[in-house]
Amino acid sequence: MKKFDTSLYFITDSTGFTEEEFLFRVEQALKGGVTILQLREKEKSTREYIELAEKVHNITRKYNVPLIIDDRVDVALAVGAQGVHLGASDMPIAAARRLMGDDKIIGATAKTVLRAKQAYEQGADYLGVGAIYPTTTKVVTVLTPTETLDAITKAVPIPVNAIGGLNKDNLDILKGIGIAGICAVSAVMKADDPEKAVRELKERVGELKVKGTFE
Ligand code: TZP
Ligand code: MG
Repeated sequence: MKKFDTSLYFITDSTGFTEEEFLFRVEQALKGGVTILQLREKEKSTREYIELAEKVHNITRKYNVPLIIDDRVDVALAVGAQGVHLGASDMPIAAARRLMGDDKIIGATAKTVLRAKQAYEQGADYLGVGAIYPTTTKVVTVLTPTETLDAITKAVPIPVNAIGGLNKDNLDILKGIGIAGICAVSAVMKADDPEKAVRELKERVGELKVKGTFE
C-alpha cells in the first residue's frame, strides 16, 4: 500500500546553483525533515534530467523520503522514483497511471474545483493548489483564492496541498482549511540555511494541524 505524507512538500529548483551546491541543499532540506521531495527541472535534456534524478534519488533514499519527478513519467520510471507530478499540459493522469501502475504516487495541479474533481476521478493521489501568493519561482500560474482552495479540500478525498509564495511567516491564511500540507520552493531552496528553514516551516505547518499522512 502506498503511504505518503505531504505535510512539508519540498520542490527543488536548481537554477543558479552548481550541482554540488544544489545537491548539498537538497540534503540539508532532507535533514531538516521534508516529508516528500519533488525534483522540478524545466530546462534539462532528458539525459540530464535522468542523471540529476539518479543523484537526488540516492540522497532521498537515505532519508526514506519519496521522490516525485515533475512533468516526466519516463524520467520517473527510468530512475525508479516513487511518483510523478503532472500539470495541465503534461501526460494525462489516466495514461500515466496505466504506465506507472497503482503503487506509484501521481500528483496533479488543480486551480478549480472542476479540475480537482477530474484529476481525482482520473486517479490522482494528491493535488497541488495555487498559487496562493505571488511567487518568485519561474512558473506560469495565476493566483488561486483561499476560498477555492477550501472548496477543493471539501470536493475531493485525497490530500490537497497549498503552493505559491508560502513561507514560515505567511501561513495564517491557511488556518481552518483542510489542507494536507504545504509545498515550498524558494522558502527552502534560497534560504541561508535550508535545514533550519525546513525545521521552522515544519513547526508552523504543525500549528495548522494538517493531516499529512494518507494511505
Ligand atoms: N506552482 C504554483 S506556484 C509554484 C508552482 C510550481 C511555485 C512555488 O514556488 P515558491 O518559491 O514556493 O513560491
Ligand atoms: Mg508540469
